[in-house]
Amino acid sequence: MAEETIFSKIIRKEIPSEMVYQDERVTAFRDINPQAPTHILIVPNKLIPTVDDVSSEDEAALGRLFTVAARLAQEEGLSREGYRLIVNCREHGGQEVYHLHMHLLGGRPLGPMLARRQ
Ligand code: DGP
Repeated sequence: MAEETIFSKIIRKEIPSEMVYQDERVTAFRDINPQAPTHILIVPNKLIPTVDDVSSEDEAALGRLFTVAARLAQEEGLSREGYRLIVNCREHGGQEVYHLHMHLLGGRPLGPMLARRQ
């Protein structure tokens, strides 16, 4: 059984967040440390630690991450200029919170996808 993270408490509204969307499959809230004018995390309500833990049962929730991302991008005024969706996985992917989540980033040009190697 995977260990819960702070995101489960946010989903259950046991700790505060700036929640912008919730339904029976996913929850979206603003990132505590925004990297762009819009930085929202979209999270399956079910605890799935990483992309590596995804199974075919999760396809409805994971598909919902994209439909909610598109809807929130529209609401945030990002659709025309564009935005970026990121899912980090484990150490090399830079994942900090082990509850799978999609970052929705936009509101300024986001630059190259990866930091250049030194
Ligand atoms: P990642 O590196 O992909 O695991 O991103 C985790 C993100 O979660 C990071 O951008 C900061 C955000 N975050 C961590 N703790 C909290 C929290 O308690 N509340 C909110 N709103 N965001 C959090």
